[in-house]
Amino acid sequence: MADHKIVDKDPVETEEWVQAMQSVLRTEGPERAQYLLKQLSLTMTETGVRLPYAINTPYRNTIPVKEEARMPGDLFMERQIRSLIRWNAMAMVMRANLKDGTLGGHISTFQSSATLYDIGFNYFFRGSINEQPGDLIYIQGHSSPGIYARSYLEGRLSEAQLDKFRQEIDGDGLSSYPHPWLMPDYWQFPTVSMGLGPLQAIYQAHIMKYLGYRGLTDPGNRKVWCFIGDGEMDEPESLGAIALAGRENLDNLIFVVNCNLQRLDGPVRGNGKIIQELEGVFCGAGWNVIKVVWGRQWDQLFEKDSQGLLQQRMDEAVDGDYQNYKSRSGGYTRQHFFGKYPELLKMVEHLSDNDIFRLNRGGHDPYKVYAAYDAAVKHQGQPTVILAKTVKGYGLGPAGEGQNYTHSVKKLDLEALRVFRDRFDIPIPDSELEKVPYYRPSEDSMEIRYLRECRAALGGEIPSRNQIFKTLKIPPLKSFNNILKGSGKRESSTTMAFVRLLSNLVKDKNIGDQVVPIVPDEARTFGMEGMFRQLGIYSSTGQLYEPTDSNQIMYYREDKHGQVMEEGINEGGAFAAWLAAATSCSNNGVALIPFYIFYSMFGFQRVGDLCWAAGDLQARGFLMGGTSGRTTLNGEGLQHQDGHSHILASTVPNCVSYDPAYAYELAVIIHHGLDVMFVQKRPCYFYITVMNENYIQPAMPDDCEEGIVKGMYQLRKNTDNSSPLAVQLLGSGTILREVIAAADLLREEFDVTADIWSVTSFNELNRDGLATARWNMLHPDEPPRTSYVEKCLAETRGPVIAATDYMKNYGDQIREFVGRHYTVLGTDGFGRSDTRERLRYFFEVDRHFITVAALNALAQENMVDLSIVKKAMTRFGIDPEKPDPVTV
Ligand SMILES: Cc1ncc(C[n+]2csc(CCOP(=O)(O)OP(=O)(O)O)c2C)c(N)n1
Ligand SMILES: [Mg+2]
Repeated sequence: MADHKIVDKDPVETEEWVQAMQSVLRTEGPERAQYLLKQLSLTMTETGVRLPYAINTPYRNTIPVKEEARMPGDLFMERQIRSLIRWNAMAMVMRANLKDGTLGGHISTFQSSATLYDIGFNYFFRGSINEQPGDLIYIQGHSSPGIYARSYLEGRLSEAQLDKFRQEIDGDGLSSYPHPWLMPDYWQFPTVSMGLGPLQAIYQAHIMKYLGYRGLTDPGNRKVWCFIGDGEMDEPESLGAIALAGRENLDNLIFVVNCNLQRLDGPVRGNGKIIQELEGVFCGAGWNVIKVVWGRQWDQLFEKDSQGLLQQRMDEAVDGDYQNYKSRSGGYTRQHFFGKYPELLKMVEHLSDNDIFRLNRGGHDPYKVYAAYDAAVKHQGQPTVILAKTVKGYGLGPAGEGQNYTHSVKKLDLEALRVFRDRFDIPIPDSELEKVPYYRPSEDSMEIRYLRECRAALGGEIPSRNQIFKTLKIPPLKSFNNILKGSGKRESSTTMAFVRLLSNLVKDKNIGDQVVPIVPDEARTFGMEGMFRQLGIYSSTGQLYEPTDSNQIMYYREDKHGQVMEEGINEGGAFAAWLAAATSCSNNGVALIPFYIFYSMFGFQRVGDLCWAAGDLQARGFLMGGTSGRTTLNGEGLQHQDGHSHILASTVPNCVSYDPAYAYELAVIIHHGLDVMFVQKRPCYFYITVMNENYIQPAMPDDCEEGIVKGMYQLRKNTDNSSPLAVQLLGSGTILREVIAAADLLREEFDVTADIWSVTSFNELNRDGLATARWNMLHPDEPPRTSYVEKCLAETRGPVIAATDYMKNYGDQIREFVGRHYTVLGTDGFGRSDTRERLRYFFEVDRHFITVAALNALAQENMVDLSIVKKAMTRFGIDPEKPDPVTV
C-alpha cells in the first residue's frame, strides 16, 4: 500500500483546487459545482484521458452533520424502550430453546438492526388511517423476534404468545418467520427465503404507481420499506430488479440494507467493503444512495481530520478489519486502526480504550438513522437505498458480538446474560436472570405510553394485514358464450380462446378495469399483441417516441394509463408484479385480477420459490402456462417443452391447476376461478395450461360444468353394448384428442368399446381422493366416503387407461382411487424438436400407443388374447425395441 505521505505530490496545488471548489459551493451552490465538475470530466473525455472509476464516494456518511435533520423525540426514553425490545427478543428465542433445544431462532441479527427498525416504528412507518392504507414494510425474516418483542410491549401480543415462538401447530403460536399463511392478521410478506423480499418490494412499489396512474387508488405519499441483510444482497433476486426501480423513478421505495458485515458463516466481504460495493451498484442503477457509516461519536474526530488521514484510514481498512475492531476491544482498535499512523494515534490519545470501543457505527446511532430516513422519505424522483453499518450481535459481548459464529447463537450463559442486562440497563435482578423472564413496564409507565403515542400518531399497528376486500361482481358464465359455443368449422387453439376470453373480461363494466394482463416479452407468442393498442402498455413516462409500427392497427402503444404490464424478459420480475397485483386486495384495498401468461417451462421451474411464496401470501389470480405440453410445443426443443409444470404446481397446497383440452373447459375454469377467489374469497390461485395446437373447438355439452371443475367428466359414453370388451379412456390437454382417436380405432379395428373422459385436472382429482382416503382412515366405524374418481367410474366397465402430455406421475396420482387395472401413458424424458406426430410416437402417447395400452390391459385381464396386442403393434409399426424416451 502506498505511503500516505507520497499520495499527494503537490498539496499546495491540491489545496488551491479544493478552495476554489469550496468557494463555488459557498457562493453559487451545489448545482454550479456539479456543472463545473461535468465540464472538467468532458474535457478529460475529449482528450482521451479516462477518469478514475468514480462511482464511489469516501467511506463516510452521505449526509454531512450540518444537514442532518434533527430527531425530535426523547433519545433516552427511546433507548430504554429499545433495550427492552432487545431483551425480550433475546428472551423469547432463549426460552423457546430452553424448553426444547431444537426450535432454533436468531438473536444476533435483530440486535444489529434494532435501531434501524425502532426509528422507523417511532417516526416513519405509517399505519392504515381511515381509507388511506399504510406503508408496507418488508421485514428481514430472521429478525422476527424483535418485531414480536415490540408488539409485546405495545400490548398486541401476550407473554403466553411469546412463549409459543416457533410452536405453530396449535395455531396460536408465533411463526418462526413472517408467514401470512400462518399469521394472516399480522404478517404481510414472506421474506425469509433470501432475495424474495427485495424483489417483491420493488414490484410492490411499481404496482402501487401503476394503480395510481390508472386511477384505481391514490398512492399519496405511501412508501414501501424493505429491510435486507448485507449477505442477502448476494442473491441475484436482491439486485436483479434494481434497475427497474431506478428507471421507473420509484421514489415510493426505500431499501434499508443492514450492513453488519457478516452473513451466516463469516464476513460478507472480508477483503473489501460491502457498503462501497453496494453504493456503486445502486448508484449505477439510478438510486439515491445514503450511506450511514459512522455514528455521532466520530463527528469530533472528523472535525480534527484536516489532512484527511482519518478518512484515508477508513477507506483503507477492509470489512474483515472492521469486524475485528468490534469483536475484539478498544485497545485492539487503537493499536490496529489508529496505530497505523502516528498522527491518528495522537488524535485519539485523549480517549480511553472504552471510549474507542464506543465510537459507534451509523446504524446504531438513532440521530444518524433518523436523518437518513428523513432524507429518504423526502427524496423525489428516485428510489433510495440506505446502507447502514452495524455490528452483528451488538451488545452480546464475548457471547457473540462481531464473532463469526454469532448468527447461530441461541442461548446465553448466565454471565453473558448479566453482561447483556447491564449493558442495556434491564431491571431484572440477578436472582431472576436464570429464568430469562420477559420484562414489560406497567401499562401506565412512561415507556408504554410513549410507545403507544408514537404508533397512534402514525396511524396504528404495524405489521398488520388486511383480509377484507369488496366482493367482485363477476360476469355470468354465459358472457363467455362466444367461446362456449365452439369454433364451428374453424380450427383454433386454447391460447387463442384465452386471449378472446381476456378481451371479453377487460371490457366487463364491473371488473374490466381490475384485470391486469402481465407478459414477460411474450405477448406476440400468445397472439396478444392486439392488446398493446387496445389497452396500452403501462409506462410511467408514457411514450416519448413514435413507435416504428405506428401506421399499423396493432402498434406498440406505451401509455401512462396503460393496462398491460410488459415486464421484459424477466420471469422473476413479471411474477413479482403478478404477486403484488394478486395481493392488492390486502395491500391496496382493491382486488385486482392479474393474468400472467408465460411459457409454461419458464414458470414453476424457473421461479418456483416465488410460486411457493404466492401460496403463503394467499395470492389470488391466474397463472397461464402457455405453449405447454411436452409434445404439443413441438419445434422448440428440450429447454422449452414442458412436461412437468403440473407436477410442480401440485406441490403448492393452495394452487389449483388445470390442463384443459377445449376452449369451453377453459372458460368454465376461469369463470370458476373468478368465483372461488373473488366471490367465495378462498385464499388460492389458479394455474392453467393453454396450448398452441389448432383444432376444432367443440361447443360445450350439457351438464359438464361440475365435472370440469372437479377434474373429470364423461365426454363420450358408449351406448353400444354388443361387444363384451370395454375400456375407460382418460385424456387431458391436447392428448385428449389422441384418446378420442384411439377410441375410434379400438371400436373399428378391435371391437372394443370405450367411454371417454376428459380429465381437466389430475391434481384436483388426487386432492379429492387423498382427502377422502384420509377421512375414511380416521373414521373406520362410519360408512366410507367415495372419492370423485370412484364415483365417476362406478358404473363403468373395463380397465382404465390415461394419457397426458405430462410425466406419467401426473396421471398416476389417481391410481388408488381408480381401484382397478390402470395404465398411464405420459411424456417422461427430455423433450426435443420434431413434428407433433413423431414426438407423440417417440414419447408413446399417440393414438396407437393408447390403443395398444388398452389392448394390453384387456389381455392382462384375460379378456383378449396376447396375440391381438402383438398384431396391433405390427399393424401400427411400433418397434418393441424402440429406445425408452427416458433414457435418450
Ligand atoms: C435463499 C436462502 N438461502 C439461505 C438461507 C439461510 N440463511 C438464513 S439467514 C442467513 C444469513 C443472512 O445474512 P445477512 O443477509 O447478512 O443477514 P444478517 O443476519 O447478517 O442481518 C442465511 C444464509 C435463507 N434463509 N434463504
Ligand atoms: Mg449481515
